[in-house]
Amino acid sequence: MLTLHGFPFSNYHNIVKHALMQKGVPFEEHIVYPNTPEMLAVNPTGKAPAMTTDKGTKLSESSVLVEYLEDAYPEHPLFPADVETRGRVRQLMKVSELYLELSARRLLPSVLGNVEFPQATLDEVKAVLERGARSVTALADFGPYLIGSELTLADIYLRYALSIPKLVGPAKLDWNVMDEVPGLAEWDAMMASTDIAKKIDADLKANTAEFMAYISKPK
Ligand SMILES: N[C@@H](CCC(=O)N[C@@H](CS)C(=O)NCC(=O)O)C(=O)O
Repeated sequence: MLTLHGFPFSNYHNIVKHALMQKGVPFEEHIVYPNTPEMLAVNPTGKAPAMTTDKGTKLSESSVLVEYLEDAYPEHPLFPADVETRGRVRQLMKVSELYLELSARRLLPSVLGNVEFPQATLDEVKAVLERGARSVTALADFGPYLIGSELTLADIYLRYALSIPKLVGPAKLDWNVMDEVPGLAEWDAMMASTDIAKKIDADLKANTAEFMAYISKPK
């Protein structure tokens, strides 16, 4: 059976887990933390998530994993059939990752640990986040999903990408992405209300203590 390697506190892991659940693809969740021998055995970068497919292929990078799922399990598609709309979905996925998730992630050590960043770094991160928020405002139509009336991978990607700016924005930048994009708070509440999101959020909560113990262990 297809195996998803990673841990439920991880937002990238949850992107892939949500896509698997949404598509109804059977999978095993193998709880494994980054940079451990177990993770390195399935993913040379050591990052979560990784996947072992039904055929035994080891894959990594969340965007690659969700694209693989679309190719391998075309039933219950999460990309729109229309090529132009599919391009817009991919654009929002990329914007979510590059300008919202990755920029905010730079400040995670200051929220999860005792690291203080210079003001110049905070300003740099905030400028990238503002670019991301401006782009989501321009690209999403909230009809009621980000692109139109059907859930797509853009919705799944942004839901979990947002978890980091939601955390570091108010704590470190006096800035909240949820106030910056009109319609985002309502969309976020809608996304959180589904059984799949509730299960993923409950698993994340249940994994929190174990994950905190993992990051506080000397490496
Ligand atoms: N580009 C990767 C990012 C994955 C990632 O950063 N995962 C985090 C957990 S949420 C991780 O494993 N961090 C450990 C590290 O960076 O060494 C993806 O899309 O899968």
